[in-house]
Amino acid sequence: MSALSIRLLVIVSVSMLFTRAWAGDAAQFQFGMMYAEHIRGVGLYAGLETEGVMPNVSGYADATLLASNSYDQEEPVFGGVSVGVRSALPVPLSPYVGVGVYVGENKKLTRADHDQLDNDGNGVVDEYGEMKSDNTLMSAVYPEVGWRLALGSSFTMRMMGRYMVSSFGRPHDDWFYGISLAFGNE
Ligand SMILES: [Ca+2]
Ligand SMILES: [Ca+2]
Repeated sequence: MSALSIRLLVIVSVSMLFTRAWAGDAAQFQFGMMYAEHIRGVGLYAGLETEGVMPNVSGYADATLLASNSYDQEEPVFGGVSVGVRSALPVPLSPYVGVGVYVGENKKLTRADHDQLDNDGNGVVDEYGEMKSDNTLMSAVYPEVGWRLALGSSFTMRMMGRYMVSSFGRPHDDWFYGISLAFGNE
């Protein structure tokens, strides 16, 4: 799937989710933390989830903002949005499984001392250690597993693990771990 079609899919899915939420279906706002294992990124998680897109299946859209020192030193933060579906058992404490797609903006410093360009504008071409920052759109598909603790409709906690299969290739695949809380419903 191309980055453009993934982008379109994300936009359409987010729009549908918000339409459902505004139409009065139960939608739950979730917030929490996320950690990316391989890039050692830490950041914030916020999502909107609505039950019953299919029997026992909820749909969600969320956003993550991660900071990692493996990214550009001046702008070590990157953001992404995901849409996906999840299915848990109708009991208070249940494991769950899901799938989703992610698209994010990824800025990374890479070596640029062999491209015959003065990438950093200091007047010297290809000096030792010259770097450039690449700004690329990263997309990923992921299976998700985790646990959901739901106490009535007033409190939900999720522990999630997502294996991000990156558009940049297998060396960039990564585990994202998160914990999210939600209070109330609708
Ligand atoms: Ca230079
Ligand atoms: Ca260069």
